[in-house]
Amino acid sequence: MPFSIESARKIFPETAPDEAVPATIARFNQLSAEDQLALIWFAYKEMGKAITIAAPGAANMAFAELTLQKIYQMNSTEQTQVMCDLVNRVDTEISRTYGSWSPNIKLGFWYQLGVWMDQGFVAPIPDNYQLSANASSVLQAIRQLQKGQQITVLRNTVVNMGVDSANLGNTKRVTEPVEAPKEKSQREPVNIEGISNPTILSYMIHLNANDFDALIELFEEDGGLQPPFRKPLVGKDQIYQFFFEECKNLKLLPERGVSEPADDGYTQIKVTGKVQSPWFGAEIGMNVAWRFLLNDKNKIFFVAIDLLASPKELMKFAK
Ligand code: ECH
Repeated sequence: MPFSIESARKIFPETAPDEAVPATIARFNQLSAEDQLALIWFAYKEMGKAITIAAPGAANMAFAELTLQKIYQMNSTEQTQVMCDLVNRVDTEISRTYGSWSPNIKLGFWYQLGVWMDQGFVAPIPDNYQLSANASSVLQAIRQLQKGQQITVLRNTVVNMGVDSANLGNTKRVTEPVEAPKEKSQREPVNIEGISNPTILSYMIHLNANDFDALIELFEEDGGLQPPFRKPLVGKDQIYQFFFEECKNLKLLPERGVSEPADDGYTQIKVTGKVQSPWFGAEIGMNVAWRFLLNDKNKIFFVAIDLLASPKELMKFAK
């Protein structure tokens, strides 16, 4: 085999992934739990003035319902404690339950707590809470990011909270129920300037339709998929699970691309465009690049998805 997952990760090396997001998250992680919670609260409130977040669907809320009710019934000291424990990843029952949830359930849980904090049912962050100097400077850094970067920082902080039960020998994962993919007649065609490869076009169409069974068939058995800021997931099983846990109702809007032959009949294809998340819809388009490596049978051996450093990266195709 001419490529390994490691060597495949290096295709199209001119692609500049965003660095501000991981840098901001690293600084955020150094803050105390109280500062982290207050900072997210302030950032979330400010962002809410410019963009609307969709209320989570009933399916996401159903799994978090029991835990939310428990928190609702606590006194405010206990509520603050639960939130700090989640941030500090203290091993409690609630932190473990939280750790078993898919990202969308975690986000739905915090969405509801935010509503209750606003209404005074859950311990609010006092308006006069004084952020430490470091926390203020991280908040300032977040204000300067583009919207797509801001929501990526928020999502990452939420995903990293709690105790990952997989590390404790418990592999039970909780994700939203499976829904039928979008009807074939409802699927929108995809046009990518410079790209006619059917695997690439099908990838976009199947992912947009939540048709994960058809999507996974485009991959080679031991293929890899590398989400933004993460290590590659390797093998069809891991990738398929990821689709169900993290890829529902995304809207991929690829714009243009380039296709080049690689060693041993492989083909490397770079596509750039935008992605919308179901939480913010058309209000936020994240600038991304897909870097595909297809084998000689036109199956996906590897695809990396990068959040781009700046909009001008959308036009960067080295030749
Ligand atoms: C409050 C204060 C206390 C603490 C907390 C609070 C609540 C915070 C809340 C935050 C909500 C944040 C949300 C963020 C959502 C972000 C979504 C993003 C999605 C990006 C998706 C991408 C997809 C890329 C992919 C492509 C592929 O081809 C393959 C798959 C995949 C305020 C109470 C915490 C409520 C809702 C950034 C880029 C294109 C790799 C997925």
